[in-house]
Amino acid sequence: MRLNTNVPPAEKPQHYLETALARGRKRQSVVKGTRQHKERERFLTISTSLVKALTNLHDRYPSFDNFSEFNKRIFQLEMQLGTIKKALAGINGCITTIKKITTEHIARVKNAEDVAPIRNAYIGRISSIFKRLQPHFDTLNAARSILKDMPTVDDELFTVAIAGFPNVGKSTLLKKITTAKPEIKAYAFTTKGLNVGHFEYKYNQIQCIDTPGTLNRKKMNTIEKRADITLRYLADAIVYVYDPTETYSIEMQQQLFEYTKELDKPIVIYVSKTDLVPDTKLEGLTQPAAVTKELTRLFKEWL
Ligand SMILES: Nc1nc2c(ncn2[C@@H]2O[C@H](COP(=O)(O)OP(=O)(O)OP(=O)(O)O)[C@@H](O)[C@H]2O)c(=O)[nH]1
Ligand SMILES: [Mg+2]
Repeated sequence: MRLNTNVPPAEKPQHYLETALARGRKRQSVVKGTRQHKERERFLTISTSLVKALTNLHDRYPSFDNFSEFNKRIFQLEMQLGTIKKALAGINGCITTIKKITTEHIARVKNAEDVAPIRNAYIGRISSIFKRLQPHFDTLNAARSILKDMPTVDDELFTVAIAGFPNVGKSTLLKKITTAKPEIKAYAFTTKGLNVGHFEYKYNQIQCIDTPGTLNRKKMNTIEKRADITLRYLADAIVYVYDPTETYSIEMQQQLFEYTKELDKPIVIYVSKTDLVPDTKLEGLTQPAAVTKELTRLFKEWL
């Protein structure tokens, strides 16, 4: 299943308030009846407008509890799930409070001689509650931009992760074997997020994730953690890319390979840049077509 990452932005609380108050004003001016009835209609219109805006905002966010392990961990590199859940709960709580205050003030205005103080009290309460939503809205907007940058992976597809040191040619391989157009540059750490590409095998989609390069070390930065999470929690198979031109020594690349092997997933070795070092002693697949062939074989095993 693919994660819905398309959520609307939260506007300033003032924006929703002003819209709701204007709607309320209009409603009470057109509705027929006693002053008390007109105020009741105003309160209901304000409440409906705010509740609708908050519900829309709340319900467009994906259900974080149903996130796959992979999505959870990628999201949590930027924000704790508890933080966004708390903000969403705060919004839900606000919906309940608005409804309660509206019911109370409708009851108070029903038999009131003078409706103005009750109207002022109602608008005052609603405004102060609503303005307190700002920190929750800020959290929602921060979560929204994290979601927008999340890779659009389908966790039900057979998934291959391309791994290796920075600058070894991982994105170049992705470009050769899938329809993706990743950024390719002559320096390390070009890929910071995860590039997703697909190739087809007998009407089946095989998903390839080009990961950022990782250095073989215990303490990883956020970029490297993305690669690590992909290898651990999403990949069904791994393509390990060796670079024979030795920007990083073969020993170091070998060490990272051994570490990757510990994940206990099928690994295909690809040696890049053989046009630059034709007499490389490294053993592996050197043609992208051979990688595709090996991956389709693993896919058939996986089925
Ligand atoms: N000559 C030659 N150059 C290659 C080959 N594969 C990659 N390159 C070059 O190596 C450089 C790095 O390639 P990328 O595909 O961006 O490497 P990467 O592993 O994705 O790098 P990061 O995203 O930084 O980890 C680029 O300048 C590529 O053009 C190859 O097979 N032959
Ligand atoms: Mg790359």
